Amino acid sequence: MKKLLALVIALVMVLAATSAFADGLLKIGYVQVGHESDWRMANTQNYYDVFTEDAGFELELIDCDNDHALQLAKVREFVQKDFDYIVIDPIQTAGWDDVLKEVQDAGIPCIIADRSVDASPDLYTTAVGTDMTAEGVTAGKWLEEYLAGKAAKILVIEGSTGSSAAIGRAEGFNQVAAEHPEWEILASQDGDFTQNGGQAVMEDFIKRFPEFDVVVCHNDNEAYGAMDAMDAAGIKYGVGEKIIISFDATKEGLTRTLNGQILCNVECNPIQAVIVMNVINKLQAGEEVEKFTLVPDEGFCAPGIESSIVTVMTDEVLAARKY
Ligand code: GZL
Repeated sequence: MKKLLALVIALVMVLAATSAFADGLLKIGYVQVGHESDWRMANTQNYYDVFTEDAGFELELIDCDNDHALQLAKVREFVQKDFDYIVIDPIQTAGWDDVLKEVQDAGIPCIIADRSVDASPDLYTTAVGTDMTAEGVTAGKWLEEYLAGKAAKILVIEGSTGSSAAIGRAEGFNQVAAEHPEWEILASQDGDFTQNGGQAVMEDFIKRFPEFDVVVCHNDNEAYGAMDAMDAAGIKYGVGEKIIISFDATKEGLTRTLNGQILCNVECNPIQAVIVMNVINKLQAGEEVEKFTLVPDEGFCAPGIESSIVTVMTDEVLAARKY
């Protein structure tokens, strides 16, 4: 009987080892912000395109629908499921210290991707993302060049409150605005990075501030919503009309820049999965990785506008875009 029991235990252990070996895939948990924008959908698709079984990965991506509490709960769930790596795109910068400590105590490498957290860098392995403040500066510098000293009344449709994208873009733009007493920021309101959000905020702005000259939208979907509101109110935008500035530079956003509806569009590149994968492969090989890997981006403006700050849109530039 004892021999039979020992044989069964040995068989179970071999099967378990075999299944793990056969699996041999690195289990990656990606706690995603949500599905609020075209940018977000492009970012999600990029992770599915890159973290494939052929590439040696098993990806579980959770859409947290812009819910910070849900993000924390999902990270804790991933810790219990013992993932090899946990990647987090934090909806907001605050409130991450405790859960990052739990991930660290569980010995699971943690990568902060796209947006950033307030927590100490000692609490996560590394971060990958764009420089949102620089994006805001680029938008401000382009407006400075375009206005060439003219006064302007400015409205801002912000991204989701508390997100590093909204915080950074506002910070960068306001750094430039502070150098221009002839600029007046009339109002700045959260449009939650959605088209509906952008439209609702712009409808309110049009009622309260019909005298505006510029509307800065923290992403393309908010810009489309603002355009819907302006169309409904019979307000014209483009060269010589109201100025729309946007961020993300998605294909649709750059199409509307090429056709002169959005005058300046500052890129924030969502194609980040390969960079994250390369970091993971380095860590797997026992190599050192930088604490932060910058995803480069640039700005674009409508044709017919001279600029030393951003790239002037052409059909060729649009055709070459990846998202
Ligand atoms: C920026 C990213 C932002 C995009 C929005 O890195 O986090 O979130 O600008 C998206 O389109 O919703």
